[in-house]
Amino acid sequence: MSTSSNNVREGILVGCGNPLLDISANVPMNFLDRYQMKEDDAILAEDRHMPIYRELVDGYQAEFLAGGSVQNSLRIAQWILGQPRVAVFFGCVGEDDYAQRLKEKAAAAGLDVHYQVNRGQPTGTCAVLITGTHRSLCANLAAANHFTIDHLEQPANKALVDNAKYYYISGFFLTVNPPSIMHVAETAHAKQRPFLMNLSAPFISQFFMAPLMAAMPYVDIIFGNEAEAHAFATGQGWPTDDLREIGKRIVGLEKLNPSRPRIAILTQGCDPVLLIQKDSVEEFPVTRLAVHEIVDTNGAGDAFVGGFLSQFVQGKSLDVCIRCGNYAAGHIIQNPGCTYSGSPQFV
Ligand code: 26A
Repeated sequence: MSTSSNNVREGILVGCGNPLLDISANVPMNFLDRYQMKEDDAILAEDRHMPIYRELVDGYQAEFLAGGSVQNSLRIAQWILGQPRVAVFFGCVGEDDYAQRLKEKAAAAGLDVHYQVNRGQPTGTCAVLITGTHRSLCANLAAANHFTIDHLEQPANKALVDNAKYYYISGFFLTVNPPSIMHVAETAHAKQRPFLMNLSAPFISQFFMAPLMAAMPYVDIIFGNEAEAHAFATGQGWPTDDLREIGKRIVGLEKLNPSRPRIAILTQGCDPVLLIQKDSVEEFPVTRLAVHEIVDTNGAGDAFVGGFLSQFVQGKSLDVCIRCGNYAAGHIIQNPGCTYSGSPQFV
């Protein structure tokens, strides 16, 4: 049975992020070694990574798939909701075929995208290097890096931001435009609406801790995986590598609206998801797939958030939200990249 429901209003959820086209291929380990990349990491492309994209297309039968972390989450939320235009997405693309493909995939999912278009830059891409059940990401943000806050200030877009009830932005977007994040966070705060973020990748806590901490007081729900939580703890100088303890410290960081204590949701691959609140830590089991059932793990974390959001915007309990997150992640792992097949089966 699908969970499609008609009781969520259009535009209730707004997200900002980097719209990227994923260029995905199975590669041998020495491919990662040659570019000094690590399994299950996500990085920003430097000059020395630029040949990767061509190499994947020419030598490894790369597939092109809609990507970009927040856009993935919102597409998955739309798929599960089964009702178009619940979610609105902002990000910057170029004026090219890749942008067209992203737009088509978003529209097919029912996601309402409002791209800023930068005519001087190509649409961003992300190399996805698959090694068995691991994936390593290398993003060339290109146009995505040129998102500006005035896009959110255009009257039609401002109305969309003002009218939303839930806001989701990745940590990845801290590399692009912290003022836009603060603007959305402040809007959410002024209207007493939930603001959700994601730690996104270890490098965010390593190199973007200052803007992350500027946003943190606004964050009602923070998502992350174990590697990201550890990187955050290291960046804070916390003398612990216990995930529960790290989660407790994250929820205890300063918060602007104390009437809604912060929640941390930490995923750990096929180990249980941790729901960490001020006075409790709960575990939610993950159904372990057999290796032969796994197509690739790209987008699993994004799908988890997408499943979560699809229920959260319906006012469902955290328990239901997390179970749906686990369902969505399990589904997209059995499909290439952050894509789905058929109707959602979440009950
Ligand atoms: C700023 N960076 C590095 C990024 C990303 C990113 N999305 C936004 N910003 N690096 C990788 N991704 C996306 O993450 C998805 C998997 O979780 C990829 O495009 C991929 O679809």
